[in-house]
Amino acid sequence: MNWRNGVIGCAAFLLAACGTEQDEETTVAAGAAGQPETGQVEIWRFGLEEIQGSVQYEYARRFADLVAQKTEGEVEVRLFPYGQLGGLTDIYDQAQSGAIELAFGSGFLGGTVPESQLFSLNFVLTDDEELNARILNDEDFRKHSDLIGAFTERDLYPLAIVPEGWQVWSANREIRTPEDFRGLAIRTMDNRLLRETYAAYGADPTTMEYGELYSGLQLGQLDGNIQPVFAHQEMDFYQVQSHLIFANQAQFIATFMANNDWYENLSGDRQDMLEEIVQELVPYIHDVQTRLNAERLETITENSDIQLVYLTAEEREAFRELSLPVRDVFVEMVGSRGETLLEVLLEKVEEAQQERGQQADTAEDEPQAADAA
Ligand code: 6CS
Repeated sequence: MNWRNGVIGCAAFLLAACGTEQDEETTVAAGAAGQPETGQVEIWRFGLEEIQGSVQYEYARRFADLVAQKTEGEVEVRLFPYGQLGGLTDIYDQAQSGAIELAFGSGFLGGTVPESQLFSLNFVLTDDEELNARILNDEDFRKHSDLIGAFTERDLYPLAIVPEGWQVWSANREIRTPEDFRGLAIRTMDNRLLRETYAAYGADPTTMEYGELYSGLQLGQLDGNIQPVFAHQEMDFYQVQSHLIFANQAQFIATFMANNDWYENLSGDRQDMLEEIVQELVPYIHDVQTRLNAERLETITENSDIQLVYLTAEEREAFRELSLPVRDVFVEMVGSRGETLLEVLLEKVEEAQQERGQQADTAEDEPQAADAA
């Protein structure tokens, strides 16, 4: 794997130079000037926070295929996996400036779009991953004017919300209670919400760039990490940790976003096409992420003697209680827009849970096929 060897070297402003082909530079010029000349293929550049083989990569690959199909080859989506455009915030800067048209943004995006830290809050969503994906992409939330406004104010446009699996803790000790976190230097992505959350749990939160994390763990600068399983495996983090701890406290959530001016200048047909694609990708990426996370867990257990720890409902409850005051920190930090979005999300969660409860009750009341026979 080569991500550790200075993949963050080729930064944004060097994009044209980093591309090997002449047409990359042509594309930059065409992108800046608007639509390309007749007969030219239009290029949409898509910056990823993750490397090949990741959930973001699989999403982007499918997105690129669908765009090619639906535009009959008029548009080509080029993927720039993590490292090719610089560090994480370099990706967001380039999406904001229009140097790239499309990007993913997750935990580090909190510095650029503070309201996006909503996705870092713990114990907000349900325990059903598929339901969470639907709630987050429900029009009432995804198209809420406060969510759109939070991004457009920063020259970005949110296209879809993409859960990538449960955030799983890793450490060199078993963690079952907040006391177990005491003194543990745990790496969080760079956002205040995460630092507040892990401080509330009793840990010592430390921020570090994704690409530096492996050495941070190996050299003992960090004691713990928080990632979906696929990332623990594909970035080799699990090799320098002894325990993986499943608390189901939060999903890893990324936002698929566009440069706002670019999006605004797309034709209505192209905007409709994007909408159709992102909706189609909700169930698609849910299936991919659950499969990838399950397969990678198998790889981890086959290749190491790492201990898997699953928290009980009672153990989770201790963390849930500690996480609740952090919701107030979120509201204090981002103001009324964030407060509204949190309320909408909590309402959607409540509604979905009630519906699920009713469906379960109905299913219990209905005679089973075997009973009827
Ligand atoms: O922890 C991080 O910084 C990164 N982890 C994942 C799984 N995706 C992107 C993110 O930046």
